[in-house]
Amino acid sequence: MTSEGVQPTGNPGRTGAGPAVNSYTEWDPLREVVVGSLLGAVFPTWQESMKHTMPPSAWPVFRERGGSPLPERHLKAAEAELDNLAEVLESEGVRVRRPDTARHHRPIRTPEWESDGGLYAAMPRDSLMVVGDAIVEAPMSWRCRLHESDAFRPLIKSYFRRGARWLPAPRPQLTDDLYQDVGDSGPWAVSEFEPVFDAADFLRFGRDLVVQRSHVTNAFGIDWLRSALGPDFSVHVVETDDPHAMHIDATITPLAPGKLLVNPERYVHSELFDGWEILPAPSPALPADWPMYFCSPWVSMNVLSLDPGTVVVERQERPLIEALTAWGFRCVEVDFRHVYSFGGSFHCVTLDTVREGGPGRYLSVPGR
Ligand code: DAV
Repeated sequence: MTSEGVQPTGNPGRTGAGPAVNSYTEWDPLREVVVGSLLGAVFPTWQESMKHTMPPSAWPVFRERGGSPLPERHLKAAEAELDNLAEVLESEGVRVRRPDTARHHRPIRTPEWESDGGLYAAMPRDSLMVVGDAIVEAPMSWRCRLHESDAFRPLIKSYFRRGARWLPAPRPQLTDDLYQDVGDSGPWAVSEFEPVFDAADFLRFGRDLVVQRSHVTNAFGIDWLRSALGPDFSVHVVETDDPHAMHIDATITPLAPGKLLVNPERYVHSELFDGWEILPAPSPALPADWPMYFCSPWVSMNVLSLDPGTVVVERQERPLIEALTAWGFRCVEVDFRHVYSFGGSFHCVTLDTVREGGPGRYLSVPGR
């Protein structure tokens, strides 16, 4: 496990060892992955747009404790789970990279606004996206997350030096113009003032990407990504039934070509998945009183594919493990409930930088 240093000279292109970054799908055999870290994590600084996505029980905590450390005991247990995930992935033959430990408690100031602190480097899936040989840095709409990808910059620079393409989105201004009341101007908390998205609202299917609109992803952001990726990729907006939408990866989880795990409360069938087998995920096994500051218990289905026959699943999600096993998958069971509390599971906390395989076409795209 290393956080690689930066070499002094320019982008030398690909070396003989194969592309430094190569990942086109959510399921091709995984060779290298970034696993996030909760070290130094703090509570997010409250902004009104959060109330559309964050559990109401967390609002007062965020309002009062933005920029101050997450509860220490729970945080330590969660970081141990992340370290253990890294070890399990290595034992499965996957190279693991970790981010720098950033100082998330420091305030963020721009000419227009201030935030009491940052957040964490736990969820690289939110701020970064690998599409083929490119790493995209997302323009995230929470002010406290403006600098979140900085913790991954040593890795990004190292990948770039070794031939990856680096696509940082236009830096968002995140002024008040971006935020709107839901209902007044539309169903979402972000306007079309400037491009914003979280990378976790997208899923990769070879030459096709699927995205949901959400309280952190606007049409302008989707258009920017389309333009940045160019004509080799198509980006399809799918409908989901989720008034609290923020990140698609507890709603739709592709596990292999033709195999889709879906959230039965949120999935709306799209003709893109015509011909796919669809498994509604069993209800999450998490007890109702488990502390969840950032997300719903449906992160149970936020699994990580190691290859088209293998998934990493939370050890206590027995109904899901049984359903996936019956569907022909090998389940690698890992304890992860303490991480759940801070906003995600195996898909959220990882960024798959190298998977085998190249671009394919897997979706049923009308007219193609
Ligand atoms: O609350 O179901 C979880 C996704 C986090 N990246 C939810 C969304």
